[in-house]
Amino acid sequence: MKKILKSTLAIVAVFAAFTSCNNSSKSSNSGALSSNNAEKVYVAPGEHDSHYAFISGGYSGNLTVYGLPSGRMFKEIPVFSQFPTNGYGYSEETKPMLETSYGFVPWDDSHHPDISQTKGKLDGRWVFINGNNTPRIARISLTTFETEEIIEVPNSAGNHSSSFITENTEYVVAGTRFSVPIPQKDMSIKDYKGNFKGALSFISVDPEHGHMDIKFQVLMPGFNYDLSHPGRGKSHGWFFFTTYNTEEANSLLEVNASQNDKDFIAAINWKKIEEYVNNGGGTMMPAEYAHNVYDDNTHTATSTMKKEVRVVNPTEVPGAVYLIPTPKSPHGCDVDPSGEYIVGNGKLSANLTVHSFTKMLDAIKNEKFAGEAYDIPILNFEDVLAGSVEQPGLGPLHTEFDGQGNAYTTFFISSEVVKWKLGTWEVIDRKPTYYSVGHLTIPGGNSAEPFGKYMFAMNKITKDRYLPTGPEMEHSAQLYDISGDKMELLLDFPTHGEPHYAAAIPAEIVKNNSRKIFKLAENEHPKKALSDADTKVVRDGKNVHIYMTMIRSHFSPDNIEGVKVGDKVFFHITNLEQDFDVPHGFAMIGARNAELLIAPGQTRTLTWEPQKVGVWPFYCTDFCSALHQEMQGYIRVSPASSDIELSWSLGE
Ligand code: K7E
Ligand code: CUA
Repeated sequence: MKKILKSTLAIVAVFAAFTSCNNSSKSSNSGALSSNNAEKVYVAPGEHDSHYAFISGGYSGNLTVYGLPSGRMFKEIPVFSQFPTNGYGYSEETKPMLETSYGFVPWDDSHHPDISQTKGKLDGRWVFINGNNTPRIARISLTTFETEEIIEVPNSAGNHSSSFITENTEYVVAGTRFSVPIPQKDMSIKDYKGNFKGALSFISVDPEHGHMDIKFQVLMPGFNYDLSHPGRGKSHGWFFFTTYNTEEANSLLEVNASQNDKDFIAAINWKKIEEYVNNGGGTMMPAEYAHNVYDDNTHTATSTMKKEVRVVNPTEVPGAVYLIPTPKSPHGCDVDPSGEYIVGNGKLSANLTVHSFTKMLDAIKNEKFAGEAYDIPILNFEDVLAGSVEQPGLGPLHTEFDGQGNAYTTFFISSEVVKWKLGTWEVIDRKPTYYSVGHLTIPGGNSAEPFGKYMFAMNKITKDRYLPTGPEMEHSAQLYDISGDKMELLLDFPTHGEPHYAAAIPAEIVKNNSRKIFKLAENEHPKKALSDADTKVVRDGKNVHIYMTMIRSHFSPDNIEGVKVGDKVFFHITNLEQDFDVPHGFAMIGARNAELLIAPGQTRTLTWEPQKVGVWPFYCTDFCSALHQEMQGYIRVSPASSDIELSWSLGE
């Protein structure tokens, strides 16, 4: 125990030393923004940014959309969390998106957005993002900027090495951070070692519509699968996962999972396993997981519960899975644009380790193994090593690439981004971040063709960067110009939630596909109302369905009588507008949910259970015209025993 305490204290001491160093280094950098740099981030009023950045919200469960280089936030896209701002997860149409095998789960922790690719290049069709807590993957359309699909991942716990995609978006991959009993069962935690398993899930993506389906899960030893990246180019067909806790400790991991000098990067030949599975390999295993799909025409999501999943034991497929020793509790697992170099960012390692894909293939061919773990061959560290960056900084986490032969690694403890050269492993430049950086992003950074103009670092600690806002500050990102030899700090901008990774893309790949309205003619919502003639109020037992329309500046109908206490009222509201950027809102007094924000051409349903007798108003929440304040109506609620007939009207 003494030893344990000592090493914990040592880690804490190192951390403290560097944290305080960060803060004192601040003064020498404040005010460094020259007017030249100000021009580089200035986007004149009415002008547009050159890049979109999709920044994960971490514990917000959502995804935010920013412009680069201005650092302006354009939108928060609700993904895993209910979002009162537009009623996502509150409206009847969107509630099914948050269904899981545990029931309705209205929150998650989202870490790693990744943009779809074709032939290794960003194609700007979709963004995928993981839910870490209740394992899920979401797909967001970059046409509507709405979440279109969420699939739950069974046999997983802490869906962290996720959601990275292969170079033709064949698969979006999800690896478990926490190993668990598979299938889940009641057993002693102390029996973890040798009994728990880590599932790596390969989720196929339909190339036309993007629909996701779990193709197979590889049931790996009970390590923690932390991060992952796809092979590309020559290594396309492989996927790489960092692991920690190869000790398989089940308690006090800060010490017990830091014992081994090297953990592993697991190299998975998914093409080989795919072939095996296509020939009937693997086993169907009972499992329960939700698959939720949103339809743009019905404007409605449906949730289906799946009942089984295909699992593959790695030893069933010889030549498909290898372990590459990597120092020391590696976090990030990053593959360079050529697909040759695999960077393992050992959090507790002095040097940064880079593996060679070519050497890995040679070692496999020569069957030179250092041993095995649970019958999975372990390669020799030296055989696979391409090189290492010597003492580049403290606490390396994540690496990105600029497509010019350079890599950029974040160092959490020494709070900096370090630029180094692939192949020579020399450090070229280093710049401080403010403070304690996690991920960094270069547009197209996880692709064969990065757009190496900007890089931004997303930090964990904000402290004095902005006006204080009480004990809790938003996190802070720094934007750097990386077009020259030296990185140049251009801008600080606050981010929302806790950004982990972000995916960024030149605006021209996305902006022209952005939807402006939903066409009323294509509205297939079963409860739509496309004109005043369709509006009605229908009683079905205690359920009252109101088919309503909204257009500047009234609801139709706007006077409704005959509703009673104890009824359940469903407002099915269609926004008849067909102009860009004219949503209307709908809010009902006492409704135990949120308002609706309804886009042009869209239908949404709000449920309200009137509790009190009286005459109750509803109104539009979005200032939509000069007569927005007139956009309102009344519902008369009578006692449960009343025999007042349903009636509705507009303008009478
Ligand atoms: Cu390093 Cu979840 Cu990618 Cu945060 S993770 S930083
Ligand atoms: Cu419609 Cu305000």
